Amino acid sequence: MDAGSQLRNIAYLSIGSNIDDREEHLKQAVKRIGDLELVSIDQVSSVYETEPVGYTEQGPFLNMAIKIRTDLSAESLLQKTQEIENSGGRKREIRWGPRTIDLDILLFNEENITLEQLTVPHPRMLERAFVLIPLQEIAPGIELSNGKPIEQYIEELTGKEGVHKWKSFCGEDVFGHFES
Ligand code: A4P
Ligand code: MG
Repeated sequence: MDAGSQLRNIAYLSIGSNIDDREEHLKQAVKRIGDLELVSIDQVSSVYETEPVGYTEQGPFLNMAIKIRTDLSAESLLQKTQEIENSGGRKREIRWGPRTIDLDILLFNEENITLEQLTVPHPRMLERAFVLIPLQEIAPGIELSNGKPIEQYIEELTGKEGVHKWKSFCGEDVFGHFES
């Protein structure tokens, strides 16, 4: 059994970037998450190019999702992901605005968490194809709110947002070394 499979919690994270070398920012974020103590990366989605949602006067994003196993609590995980955002030069200027790296905790086991700093499941994930499409790739059939499978939520969003596969996760590809 590898060390990762003994870690108790399963979490899904969403990663996005739309400034400078977007791919490099994603790669660095995945690497830093994988380097965290008590965290192991289980699965990595392909990278998708997505139209900006919310604040639309900004360039397209690259988005992806990852599955991790961890013995960190959800709050500690948020603290670590925020440190990674900050070390990547993230400045919080415009809400929903351009960012070098954005790391959101989508799901943490099947827990519902409502803290001042942290809401899980992520409160806006069900309305966002840029979150759900990469997540569906690594968690097909997963049940979200009201026990509805992720595919149903994606279907309801069809045509609302541009989300295109940009780079596959396979073989010699960029994130190939995280193969599960
Ligand atoms: N916070 C609460 N719950 C969570 C959670 N589950 N995961 C708090 C992460 N953070 C959580 O986030 C604001 C605060 O949310 C944090 O201090 C944390 O305590 P932030 O990252 O500082 O600010 P933000 O990202 O600008 O705001 P927000 O509300 O998180 O924005 P979103 O919802 O992340 O949206 N379009 C495309 N195509 N692709 C994108 O990736 N991203 C956004 C940002 C907008 N449009 C996009 C994309
Ligand atoms: Mg965020």
